[in-house]
Amino acid sequence: MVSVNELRTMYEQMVTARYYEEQLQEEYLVGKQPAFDISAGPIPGELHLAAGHEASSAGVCLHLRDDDTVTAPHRPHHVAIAKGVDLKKMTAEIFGRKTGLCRGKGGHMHLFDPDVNFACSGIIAQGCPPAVGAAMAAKKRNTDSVAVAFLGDGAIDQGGFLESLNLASVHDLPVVFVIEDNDWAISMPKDRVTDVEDGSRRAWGFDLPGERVDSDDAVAVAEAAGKAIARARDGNGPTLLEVQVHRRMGHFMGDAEAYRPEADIERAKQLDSIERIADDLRSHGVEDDELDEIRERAHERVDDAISWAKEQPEPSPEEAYENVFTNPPAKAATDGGNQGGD
Ligand SMILES: Cc1ncc(C[n+]2csc(CCOP(=O)(O)OP(=O)(O)O)c2C)c(N)n1
Ligand SMILES: [Mg+2]
Repeated sequence: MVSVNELRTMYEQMVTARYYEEQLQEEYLVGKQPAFDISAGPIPGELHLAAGHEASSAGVCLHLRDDDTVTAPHRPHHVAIAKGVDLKKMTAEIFGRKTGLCRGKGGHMHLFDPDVNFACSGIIAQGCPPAVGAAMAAKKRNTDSVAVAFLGDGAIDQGGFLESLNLASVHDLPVVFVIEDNDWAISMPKDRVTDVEDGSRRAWGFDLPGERVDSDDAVAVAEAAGKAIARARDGNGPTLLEVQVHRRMGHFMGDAEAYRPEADIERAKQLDSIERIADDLRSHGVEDDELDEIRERAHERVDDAISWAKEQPEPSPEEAYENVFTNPPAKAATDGGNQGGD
């Protein structure tokens, strides 16, 4: 049973993530028009927003501690926020600033926060093997930490995911895989590329428990995730969960979604998990005034993080050569790569 305080926590995480992305959306568009120059403006590069996915991250991360590991894919903000990633440093990273989580070199798909064991990556299913590694480390060290790998429905046919399920099962590791099924992988509808409607059935082939939460109801997610995470923490092995979420936006900012039926876009907007959890709170006697207070607190936190990030310095060009595996030959670093004729 989810307590009313847990509902409050999830609501706060969800409204923080939604408002954060609404603000990023505005910042992202600055300077990009009229030709939609993706490299222009204060947030250069791609931006994948997760509006409509918040019930999944809030329900799962409710049960996690800082020493638990979470990996997320290219649509990471809601998960990072629910895991407790430092919002200021994360925002500075998204804005490419020197004080960002990765010194401004990674951008929004490469957020690493060792303080809360969070990582994400733009490579589909890439988070699964490291989550298995973290779970194996926890087991070998005899701790009760767990690992959670978030992935999209488009990642469930990837070798990295299937191999991770196998390794997790063979070694009985404390890891939970969470598929966020938003029915799409960019412009590809799930039913054209995947043989199962219910992705949690992938668990059957690896002799693991698999469960699907059929709606983006944070309470239902919290209940299913609570069981899976307790199972992992108690040394009883991995679980595969799938959560039906909704993509309220395009795949990335600037996606005109010409491939997507209008009715599907509308349906995603109607099914709002944030409205649903607000109703749950009201049915537990929480007044609208308190919901307003929670929202205002979340908005203030986000506004502070964004204004702080925008005041941060950009990295200097020389820093491009720091923290890389291979540096360029000395001459290239000093004369900008002009090898001349010699
Ligand atoms: C290994 C790999 N192949 C292809 C891509 C290009 N790509 C980026 S996002 C994406 C679709 C992902 O869909 P899904 O996993 O369902 O996540 P969603 O975007 O729907 O949240 C693809 C194919 C990639 N990043 N990595
Ligand atoms: Mg998807």
